[in-house]
Amino acid sequence: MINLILFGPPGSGKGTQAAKLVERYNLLHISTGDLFRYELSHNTPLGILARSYMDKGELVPDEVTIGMLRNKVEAHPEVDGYIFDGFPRTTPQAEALDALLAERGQSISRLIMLDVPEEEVVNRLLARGKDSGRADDINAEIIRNRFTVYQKETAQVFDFYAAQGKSAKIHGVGSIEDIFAAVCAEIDQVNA
Ligand code: B4P
Repeated sequence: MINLILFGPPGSGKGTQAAKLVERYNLLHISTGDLFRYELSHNTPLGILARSYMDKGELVPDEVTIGMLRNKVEAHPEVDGYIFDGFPRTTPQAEALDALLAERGQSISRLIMLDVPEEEVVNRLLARGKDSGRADDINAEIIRNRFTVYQKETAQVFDFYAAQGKSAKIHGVGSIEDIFAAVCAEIDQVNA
């Protein structure tokens, strides 16, 4: 059983690496960003609520996000573990995740942070915004706000798991394959 948190600023490549990791390890990929975008595209009450935060580059409130995550985890008891992508983004979310896993006799194995500087993130997301249709990717000001929110509200989650001896940092600029190799090396250490 391995429970992995992929961590890093917006646009650091969490979703990109997670898609490759699910092919190598039998893990369920849970991206809170993807879950919100699904709700948004179906115009559900949750999607309408989430849109009002996401479009400005703000975080969706913890109680909403934690409830959604719990439903997803509980719907898939059969997997060998999880890749949490974009969650937790606040210390209360991290505490809720630890409590949820503890109820199941599990815990986080590793948090892997993709370390990418602000200018690189802005360039990547503006490039993606040209054809993704994502409202939070088309405007440099909103992207910079997402980065600021990350530094203010999310970066502390790295320290939360560092205190448990579980955080690792990987240089997130370079080829997708080289970064994938570095992420796999971290996971294989946990599995060894
Ligand atoms: P997310 O969907 O998590 O989006 P992200 O941080 O932008 O993406 P990621 O880091 O996965 O980057 P990607 O691989 O796509 O969040 C969106 C919003 O949802 C948040 O702002 C918030 O409002 C809300 N939300 C989500 N979770 C929440 C939570 N837990 N609590 C509260 N609110 C929450 O890569 C980005 C781009 O870079 C792609 O175009 C990719 O092709 C490119 N790329 C990837 N790796 C590269 C590399 N090595 N070199 C060059 N380009 C690369």
